[in-house]
Amino acid sequence: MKKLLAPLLLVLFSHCNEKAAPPAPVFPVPHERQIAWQQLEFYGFVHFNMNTFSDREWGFGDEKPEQFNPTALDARQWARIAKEAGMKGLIITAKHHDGFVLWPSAYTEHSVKNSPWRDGKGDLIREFVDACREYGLKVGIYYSPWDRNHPDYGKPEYITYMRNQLTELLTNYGEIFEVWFDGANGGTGWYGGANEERKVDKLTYYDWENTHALVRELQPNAMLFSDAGPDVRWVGNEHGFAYETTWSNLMRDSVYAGMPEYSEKWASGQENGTHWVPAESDVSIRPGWYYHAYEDHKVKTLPQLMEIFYKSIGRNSSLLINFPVDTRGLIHENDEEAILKMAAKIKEDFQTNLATEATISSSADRGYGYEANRVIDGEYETYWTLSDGAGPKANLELDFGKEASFNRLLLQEYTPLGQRVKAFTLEAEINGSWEKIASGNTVGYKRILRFPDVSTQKIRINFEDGKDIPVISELGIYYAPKLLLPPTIQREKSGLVSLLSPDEGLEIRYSLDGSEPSELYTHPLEIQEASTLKVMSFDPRTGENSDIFQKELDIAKAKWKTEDEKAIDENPSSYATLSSSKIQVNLGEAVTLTGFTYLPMQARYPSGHITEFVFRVSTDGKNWTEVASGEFANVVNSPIEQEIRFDGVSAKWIELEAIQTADGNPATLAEIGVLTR
Ligand code: FUL
Repeated sequence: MKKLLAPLLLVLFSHCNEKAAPPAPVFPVPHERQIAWQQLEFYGFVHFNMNTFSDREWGFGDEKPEQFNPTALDARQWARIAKEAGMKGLIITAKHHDGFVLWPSAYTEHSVKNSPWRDGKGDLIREFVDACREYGLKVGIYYSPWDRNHPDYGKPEYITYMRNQLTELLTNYGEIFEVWFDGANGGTGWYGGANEERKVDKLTYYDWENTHALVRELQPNAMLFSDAGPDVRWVGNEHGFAYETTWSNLMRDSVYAGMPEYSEKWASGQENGTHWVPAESDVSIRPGWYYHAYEDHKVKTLPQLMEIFYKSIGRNSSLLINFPVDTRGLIHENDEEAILKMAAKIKEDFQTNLATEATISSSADRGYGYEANRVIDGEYETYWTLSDGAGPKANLELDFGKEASFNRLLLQEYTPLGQRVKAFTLEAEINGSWEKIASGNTVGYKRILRFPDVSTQKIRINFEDGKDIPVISELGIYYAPKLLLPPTIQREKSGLVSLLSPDEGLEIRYSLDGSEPSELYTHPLEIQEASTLKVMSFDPRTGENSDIFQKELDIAKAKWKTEDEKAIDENPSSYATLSSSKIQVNLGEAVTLTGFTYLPMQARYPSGHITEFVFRVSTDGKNWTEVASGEFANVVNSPIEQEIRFDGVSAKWIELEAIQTADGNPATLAEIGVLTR
C-alpha cells in the first residue's frame, strides 16, 4: 500500500503544478499575421479621390487631374478623428475605379502630380502615412484592380502597370497592414479614349497568384483582402453586418473576387472551410462611399452605428467604417460627431465586466493552467479548455455573490487553435431554476449577444456543440446602459402613428397637446387632427429620460386621393414621378390651408428634385388659384422637407407644379403635405 501511495502523490502533486500540453489545434488555424490583425478589430476607410470632386461614386475614367483640388486638406485631422474613435488603422483609396492615383506615380500622368493641389508637388499617400504614424495608426492601401482610365485595361500590359504601381506603394511608404483589392468591375469605361465595355475574366486576368506573391514579398505582414482573401474576406454586403453564423474558415480555393453568387454562398464562411480567411465588415458612415454634400444630413445615427458594431465585431468580424472625406479634404463635422458618439457608447457599454467579480466554475477542465478562471483574467493568451476527447459539451457557471443586472454576453475563442464552437446558450438561475436567456451558434474571435435586462445571482454558459473541445479565452458580462434617445415617429396614411423605441426595456411617453410627455405609449395612436406630438423614452431602471422630441403633425391623409399614391403614402422612401410636371391631390373635404410641404426624393441617386414651383388650390378641382410660387433652395445638397407658407385659404384640391428641376429630369416627389395651422 505504502509503495503505491508515493508515486500516486507524486502524480497528483505534479498534476497540480505543471501545465499540461495545450490541446491539438482544429484546422484550419490563423497565420501569425492574421492573429495580429484580428486584435485590431476596428479600423477606418478613407474614400477620397477624384470622385470627391466629380461628385460620383464610380468615376468613368475621363476625369481630368485639374479637377482634383482640395482646399484645406489635412490628413492629420483624419488620423486624429480615427484615433479618438478607437480605430487602430486607416485604409485609403490610393486608386479607385476611375484610375486617378493619389501619389506621383512614375507610371501614369493621371495623378496628383498634374493637379493644382500643392502645385502638383503633393503626395497624398505620403501625407496620409505620416499622419497615421504620428497618431499610432496602422496604414492600409485600397487599390482598385479595375481601371476605367488606363488604355491597356483588359490587356496583359495592364497587369505589369498594376504591379509597378503596387511596387511603388508597397516599397516607399513603410509597413502596410492591409492591401484591399476591390472585386468590382462594371465593364464600361473611358480606357484612354476608347469609351467601350471591357469585361475581363476575374478568375484569371489579374493572375492573382503572382500578384499576391509580389505583395507578400514586399510586405510580408500585410493582410491581403478580397472576396476570396487570401487573408481576409468581404462580409458580402455593404451594411457592415456579419452573419449570426460566421466561420473564419473558408473553402478558399473555390472563391474568386467579384464572383456573382459570393454573398449567398461564401460570405458567412464554412464550418468545414479549408483555409482561415476571417470576415471584414465594411460600411460607410453615410449612404455613399464618396462625399456628396446632399448626404450631409444622412450620416448614420447612433442607433444605426451601434447596430453595425454589434453585428460586425459582435459576430466574429472586424469592422471597417468609411469616412467620405469632403471637397475641403476634411472629415465633415457631422461625420466626426457621429463616430465620436459611437466610440463613447462602445466604451459605456463595456465599462465594467461583471464576470471578473464573480466566482467561476466549470463542469470540467484540462487541469492546471486551463481552469475556468482563465476566461476572466483579461488575457487572450490564456484559456479554459477540457481534456482531449472530452467532446464539445461543457459549461461555465458564474456566481456574482449577489444579484447582478446585465444584458450583454461576450465570448472569445482562442482562435490560434482553430474555431470550434457551433452552439451555446446562456442560462440564468431564476427562482431556483435555470432559464434560457439567449443562445448563439458560432463564437470565433469575438461574439457578443444582446438580450433584455436580466437580474440574477447565477448564470451558466453551456457549450452545446462544437468541432471539438471548447477553447475559450475570455468571457464578459456587461450591463449596457439604454440608448436613451427619443423614440422614432412613424405615421401611416390612415393617420395611425407608431412610436418606435430606440432600445429594449424602455418605456415611451407622449403628449398631444404641447404639454410634457407623460402618457404611457402602449399601442399606435389614431391621430387625424393637426397636433403637436411630443415624445420621449424613459428608463424605468434608472428613472432617467431622453430629450423630448417634438413633431408637428398636420391633418391625416386618410381621405386623400391622387394619381400616384406614393406621393401621399407617408413613406419617405417611396416616390412619385410627375409625368406632366404637376401633381393634383383631392383632400376629400374642404380645409383651411396655411401652407404646404414638399419632401424631395430620398433615394441614393436622386433625380428630378424640384427647384422652382407654383402651388395652386381649388374648391372644385376645375378652377385653380395660385397661392404661392418660388424656389426650393439648396434642395440638391440638402433634400430635407421644404415648408412653404401662405395666407389662410380654403381648399379641397391642391396642385404643385414643377417649373424647373435640378437636373432637367421629370420632377419627382417623395411626399406632399399640407399645413393647416
Ligand atoms: C466597392 C466599390 O465599388 C465602392 O465604390 C467602394 O470602394 C467599396 C468599398 O467597394 O466594391
